[in-house]
Amino acid sequence: RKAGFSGAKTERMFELMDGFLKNDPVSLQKDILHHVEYTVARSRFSFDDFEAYQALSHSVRDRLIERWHDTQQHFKKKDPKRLYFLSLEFLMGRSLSNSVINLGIKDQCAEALSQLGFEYEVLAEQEGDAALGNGGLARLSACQMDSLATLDFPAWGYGLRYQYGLFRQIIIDGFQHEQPDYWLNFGNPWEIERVHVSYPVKFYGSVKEEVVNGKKCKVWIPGETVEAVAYDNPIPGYGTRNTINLRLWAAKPSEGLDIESYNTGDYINAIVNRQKAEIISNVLYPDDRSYQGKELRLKQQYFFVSASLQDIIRRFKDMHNNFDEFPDKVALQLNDTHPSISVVELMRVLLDEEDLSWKRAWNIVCKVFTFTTHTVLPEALEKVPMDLFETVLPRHLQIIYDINFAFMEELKNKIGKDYVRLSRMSIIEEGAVKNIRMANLSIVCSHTVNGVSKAHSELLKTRVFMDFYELWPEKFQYKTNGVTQRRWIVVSNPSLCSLISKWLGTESWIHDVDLLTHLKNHASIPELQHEWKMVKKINKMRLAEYIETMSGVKVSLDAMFDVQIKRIHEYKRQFLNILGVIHRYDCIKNMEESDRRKVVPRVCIIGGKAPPGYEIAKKIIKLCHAVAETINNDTDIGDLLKLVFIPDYNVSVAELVIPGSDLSQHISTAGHEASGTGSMKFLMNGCLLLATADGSTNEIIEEIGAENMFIFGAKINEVPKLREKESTIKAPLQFRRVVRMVRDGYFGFKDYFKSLCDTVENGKDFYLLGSDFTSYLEAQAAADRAYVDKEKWCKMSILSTAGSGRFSSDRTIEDYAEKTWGIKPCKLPL
Ligand code: F58
Repeated sequence: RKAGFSGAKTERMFELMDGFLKNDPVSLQKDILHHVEYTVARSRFSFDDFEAYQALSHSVRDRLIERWHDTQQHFKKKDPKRLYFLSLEFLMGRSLSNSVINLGIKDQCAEALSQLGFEYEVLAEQEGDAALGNGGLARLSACQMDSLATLDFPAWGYGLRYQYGLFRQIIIDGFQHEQPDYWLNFGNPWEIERVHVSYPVKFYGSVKEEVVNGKKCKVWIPGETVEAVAYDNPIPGYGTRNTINLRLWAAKPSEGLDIESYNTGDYINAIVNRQKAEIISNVLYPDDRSYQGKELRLKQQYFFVSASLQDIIRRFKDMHNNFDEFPDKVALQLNDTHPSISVVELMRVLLDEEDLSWKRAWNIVCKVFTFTTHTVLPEALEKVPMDLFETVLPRHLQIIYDINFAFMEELKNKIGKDYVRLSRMSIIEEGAVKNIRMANLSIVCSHTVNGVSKAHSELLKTRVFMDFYELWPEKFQYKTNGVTQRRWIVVSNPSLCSLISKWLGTESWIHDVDLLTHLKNHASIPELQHEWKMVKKINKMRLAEYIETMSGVKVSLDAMFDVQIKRIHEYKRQFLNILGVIHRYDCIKNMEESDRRKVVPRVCIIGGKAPPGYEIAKKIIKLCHAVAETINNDTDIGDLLKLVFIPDYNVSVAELVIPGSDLSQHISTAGHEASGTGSMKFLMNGCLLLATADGSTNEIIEEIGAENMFIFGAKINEVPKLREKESTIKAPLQFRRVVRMVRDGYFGFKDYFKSLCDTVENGKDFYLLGSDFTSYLEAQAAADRAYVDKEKWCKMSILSTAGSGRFSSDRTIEDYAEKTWGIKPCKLPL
């Protein structure tokens, strides 16, 4: 039963609440102390940093909730078309620092705390990361949520509330070990549990044909029901009161009684069985690039999709009673293929529960879904074995058959009986094991298929989804990825943020990022250059301290900080980076003393997690440690070269590392990185890029100019030919020499590294490390030369930040809103 206030009661309510919460330091202090006493339940006369963090977070959260309520009321009143962003992964990182910036209360919080004897920065460090995702795709979702809120779009995100996020990486003797991420152990003040927002999600069972009201119907009799409970995470916009929602589902045992077990007296077992339901949202799958046959993965996907659609449909039905209006009110974004089962689920609901005809239901489905793919690797396209699908979701399989039958008929009409092509495009893959191709399903049922960069989109059209592009060229678009400048400059680099605002004479760039371009006019001014270098130095000091704490290695601030942080994967070529470091070491080692004085000192920093089951990626991490051990302890080398591995790379670590970097590497084999977003964060922070012409780098070149970057290596269209010739061409001598050092045990672990060396020699260098090595070294040498000329380097750095506006997720989201989702801002009046 809902209680409501109106008229005089509303006024009374406002009187009682004394209006909105106030943001001055004294009001914040009162709230913090209130939460210390009544939420954290500690004495207000004695609480520590963590308790102060909790109390501060609850005070901030109260302000978020106010805005959240007002926003949702406003959306309800205006009833605009809404976007629902469906994603199995969101890499949110910390919330406190981001929230206080977006609410515009950071200084007030800092002041309130300092009078209580606490330091804001110290408290912000108390928060652990919400790491409900693997890498680029998941962090992109988080950036896009920030932009959706800031741009006032009526949008919600939906995902899974994993109890264990991405594993923690610990390094023992240079080897990666995985530890569970108990991120909820100390509570999570940023979420609101909605015990009353829950939906049953069904699995297994069988389908029967029944006649209902003289009509033949398919009736699914499920074998298991699990309850999905909502947890809401408010996402505040910047410079607006709009606060949107990220609703994450947790699995709970269903309320239904297992009479059978209770009757047989097996009370304990009945309870244990119920608890098993919770497994569904227990753990995030680490990136395995293949989930073939993993039943739990399919159940996770369906669980979150089914709960989300029930919620979305309920909200739609609150206001409308004709499903033909559904596409005017709802846009459903599929973030990769992980939520693509939702197209089938919506068909099922419309057919079996809402009693719509196939034609009407299909017409609706085709108008609401949009699909973005984040990969170019064909092996990363998800497939679900048919027998597994049939066991878990029997009714859905029937619907897939029907969708595919209709699609194949349509296709035959267009292309004739080209059975080879028909079988390539079919949603069902025939063979010894039959599979459902989730990407084909998504393309057939979505009205738009987006790539994440221009180059990616070209590859989709000419290689990965060529057949579909020929059939439906109008479906294919691309939206170059972007990152939010709120998190990646304002939160993580406050000194740079102030400097930019000072020189632009405004803070407006924080929501109108194109203004950054005006920095170009000042790039050569000595005063700005001086201040710019000071900011970099402060950030390098912070990073150097962190490196020393984490790895015990002392690094010189005069050295160029050269960084590669991202997931470890062969195609991202951290191995190439390490071989380059070995080459540098080898050169310095064999130099005359007089030449050593000319060497530009470097600190090479690598960080990233290897997928737990990916042996070669794990060997790359070990190699990095083994090489570091040799170099860092070589007294001949001293500060001229250091190599450090930063353990447990995550969003918060990135916030510290990126502002302190001089150079960053994005060196994937061309044609393999769909977009890459790390490069954009470095760019915003005035860090120069050493990169291959892959993913979105080509677009960065268009903005910044190749002369302000260090571009090397084969181009996307050259790669296939080089691969063909690879077995017949000898790698350059320098390359063979450094690989030999590893092979011969110069860094120890000779047997262990053998299989790693095998991946780049004997005609098996699939990722073309050897073929790109010479031009890689040339790009590195160019970076050294540029670094010596401090003014030139600084100008390049300013121009990088100045040209980064196009890579804001604000631009990406505006593009999606206009060209793909058809949604408009719905701003809460101030
Ligand atoms: C990444 N994909 C792309 N996938 O590799 C990167 O180029 C792009 O910039 C980014 O998406 C955003 O578009 C990616 O991160 C995953 O993490 C998958 C998660 C599910 C398992 C397989 C990997």
